[in-house]
Formats: sequence, structure tokens, C-alpha cells
Amino acid sequence: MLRPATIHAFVLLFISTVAVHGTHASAEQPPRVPILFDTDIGNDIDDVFALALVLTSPELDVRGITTVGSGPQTRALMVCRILNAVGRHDIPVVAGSLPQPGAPLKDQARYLDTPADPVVPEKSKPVPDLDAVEFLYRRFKQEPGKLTLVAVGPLTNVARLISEHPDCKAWIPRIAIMGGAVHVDYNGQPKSEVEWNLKTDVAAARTVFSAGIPLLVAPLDATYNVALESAERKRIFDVNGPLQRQIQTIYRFWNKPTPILFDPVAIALAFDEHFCELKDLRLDVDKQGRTVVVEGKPNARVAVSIQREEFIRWFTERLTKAPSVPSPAGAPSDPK
Ligand SMILES: [Ca+2]
Repeated sequence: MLRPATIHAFVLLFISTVAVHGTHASAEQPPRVPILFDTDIGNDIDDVFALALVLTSPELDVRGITTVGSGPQTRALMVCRILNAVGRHDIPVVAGSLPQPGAPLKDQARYLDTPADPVVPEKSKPVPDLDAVEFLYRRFKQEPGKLTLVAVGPLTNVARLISEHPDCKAWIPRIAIMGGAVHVDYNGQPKSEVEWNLKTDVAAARTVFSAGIPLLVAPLDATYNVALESAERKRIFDVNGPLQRQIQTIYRFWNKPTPILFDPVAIALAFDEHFCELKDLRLDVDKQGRTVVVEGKPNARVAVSIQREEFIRWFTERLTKAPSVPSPAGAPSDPK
């Protein structure tokens, strides 16, 4: 039988061991990358997978999500519906203001008509009386030099931010973009191609690429081949957690078989470049929306290829996880 003094000593040892290991563990974790995420969720399916990657990546601290493209309010409702299902009500969602270019929303918006996941009450709503540009401006002003903007749709909101608030250029350390095509087309062939995001708002793309803000670009060169085949889709959907159920529901409305994970590559690049080969290039956007390599000081860190198998394996593994917990140091409680 242990004497009380011995038990006391064991308790003290246990507490000090936990404290030391706890401190040690947190000291080893690299700081998370704070991002603002601008998405045209609702047309192609890859935005849904990109949002899922955001939510399952503990390396990221998402401070807000904005929507771009036609029907921005509907797109914001889709984002909120996904956040509701996974309990991430801490993330502000703000719709872009009209007019917005781009293809109208069709089948995927029917996701909003499906019954909500019954275990989670509806809480997340788009922030009222605020548009994406004003929200982004306020966020960058609050934390100058700190926030990476990840843009995976047409660059309409980003260009408006830069044009309407040129002072914010100094506060944006970098913009990660899915867009453009440097050396290949959608089939990976060495052919000139106008990529969809840039084509949808060429003027906006020209504004952003000439703004002088450092760019991190995932063009077709590093994305055209990242197909999520049936075996990987099954692995993700079979998890059947709240997040995976949302993805699967929207995927069914998409009505096509094989997603190409264009946008998730830009998300991954924001915190881990090792899947891609990167080159520092000077990219211009011509009047047709083509990305052209020109002489001069590089304005973009460009992913020119990707280790497809490794990326798909990593991505699939990650999407079988539950979403990350909300950040205690995350978005301020006042969404505006
Ligand atoms: Ca997109």
C-alpha cells in the first residue's frame, strides 16, 4: 500500500510530466497559415473539395470565406450549409456584390433544397449588409501583412478590392490563385489555352496579375491531371461523416463522374509546396486571358507540375478525416 506522501509525489510527477509534454508539443507545432478564401462554389465541383480541404487542414486558419461568380448569395448559402453541417459557425461567409460574371448556377444549387443534416442546427448565415470586397478590405486592414488570400474562382472580387482600395496592396503578402495555363492546355498538351477563371473576367485577371502583389499560382500545368477517380471517391464517401455527406450530396447534383481537383492544389500550395515543382516567373495576362511568360522581375511563384499520385493519396487521406476544430485565435467574434 502506498503512503499518502508517495501518492502525492506520483501525482506531482504526473502533473509535471503532462505539463512538460504539453508545452513541448505545442512548441513543435508550426504556426498556422491564416487565409481568406474566395470561391465560386457551385459551377465545377472542385470548389467543394477545396473547401473540404480547407476544413480538414490543421495547417490553415480560415478567417473568412467570400463568394464570387453569378448568384453569389446562393453560393454563400451553399458554403454556410457545409459549415453548418460541420459546426464551423465561427467562419464568416460574405457574398460578392452584383454584377458578377460567369456561368449561371444550375444543378449544384439544388443542394440547398435537400434536408439539412438533422444533428446540426442551422446557424451559419451569410453576413448581411456587407459585400465581399468591403469584408476583405477590413480584414486586411485589421491584420496587415498577415493574411494569405486564396482565390479559386474568377478574380472579380480580388480586382475590385485592389481597384477600390489600392492602399490594401501593401497589406496583402500574397495571393494564391488557381488560374491560368502556362505551357499546357486542359489535356496537358503543349498548346495555348485560356483557362476558365481568367477567361471569365479577363479585365479582373489583368488587374490582379499587374498589381505588384506576390502571386502563388496553380495553373493547368499543375492541375489538369489531378483526377479523383472512383476508388478515392469511394474511400471519402464511405466515411459518411457530416463533411463527407455534404460533398457526396453536391457531387451527385454535379452529374459528372470524375472531378479534377484544380482548386485544392491552390489550397495545398498555401501551406505546403512539396507536391509541386515551382518556378519564379513574370506572368502577364493578355487581352484574351492567356497567361504569358515575359521578361522581367518575377511576379509569381508558379507551379509548373505536380506529383499527381502523391497528391491524390494525401488529399484522399485528408478528406477521410473530420474537420479541424475552430481556432481559438481565429476570426474575431464580430463578423464585420
Ligand atoms: Ca473554382
